[in-house]
Amino acid sequence: MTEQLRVAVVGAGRMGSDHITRLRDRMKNVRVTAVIDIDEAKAQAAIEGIDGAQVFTDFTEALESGEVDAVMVATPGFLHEQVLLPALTKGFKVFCEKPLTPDSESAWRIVEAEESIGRKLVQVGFMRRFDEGYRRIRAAVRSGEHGELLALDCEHINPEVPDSYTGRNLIDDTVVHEFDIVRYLTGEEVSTVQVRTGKNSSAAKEGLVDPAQILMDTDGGVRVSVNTHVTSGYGYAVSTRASFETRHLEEGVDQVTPGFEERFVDAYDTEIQEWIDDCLAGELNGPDAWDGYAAAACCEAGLRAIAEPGTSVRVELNEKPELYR
Ligand code: ISE
Repeated sequence: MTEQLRVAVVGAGRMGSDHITRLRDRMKNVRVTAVIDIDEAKAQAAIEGIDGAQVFTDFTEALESGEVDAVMVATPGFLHEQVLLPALTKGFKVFCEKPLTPDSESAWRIVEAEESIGRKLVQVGFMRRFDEGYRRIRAAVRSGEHGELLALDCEHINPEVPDSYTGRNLIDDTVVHEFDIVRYLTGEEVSTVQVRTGKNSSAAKEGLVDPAQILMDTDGGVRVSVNTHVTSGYGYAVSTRASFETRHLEEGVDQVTPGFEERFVDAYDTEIQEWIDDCLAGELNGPDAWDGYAAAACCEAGLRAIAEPGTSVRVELNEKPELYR
């Protein structure tokens, strides 16, 4: 009989319930055994059709139920640390939706927790790394078949954003994906971030820079631009053009979907199935706590940059611990 990973999902909101459906209907060798949410009715609705799954409003009780091997965290980012630290201390493997935590100081505490345990347990939900197109570009960077990668030009368009969305979210909820994917594609750290503003859309709510252009450099000299437009009204469009010395490769150009779930459905499925397989094999191959920390550091530079358009802000990173090299 194939071994099954028993997963507790923390948070039954938009991402949590999307993952629960995925685990229930499309993933192999996995079983949702617990759903934790302070809103009991929401958690109850999320376990419908899942035999043996239990609802908890207290996360610790779920971990102590003896029915859980791994945890999936899908609460809002500011609540991640309070779930991550106890789960890690108890030795659970954790899949944590992005962002790892909202700032680099708290993200560093997760890195330190893993260091003191002596192993990596957390995978961060940067799903683009599991998208075929991005994987193709990364393979080309690694093989060098088209020469050196020189530049990445990206587009990140949302149909709309919630009323609660602010300039901060443009950086830590939207552009955070590009911070990670740039690091993944180049295998380098982002060294500087700059924000350019211009004519604002009449649909942008007050205080939101929309569209914006985010410029970055990597420590190996790759030039990056990201055009964002989060109140486009017409759909979700995410693309990247990678310019190599002898060719350019494109990913996602002309793809417009209603939202990110449709655009990245295959990437999400691959991400979660690979995480399940890795957990069962006792491995962790996806984006780790260092990646979550580095993305948080990029966001901090991005937030300073958005406050001072036109200024190039350096990304400050602690030294990378041995565990992540
Ligand atoms: C959302 O959380 C995502 O992850 C989407 O990919 C991004 O486009 C959107 O701006 C975020 O709010």
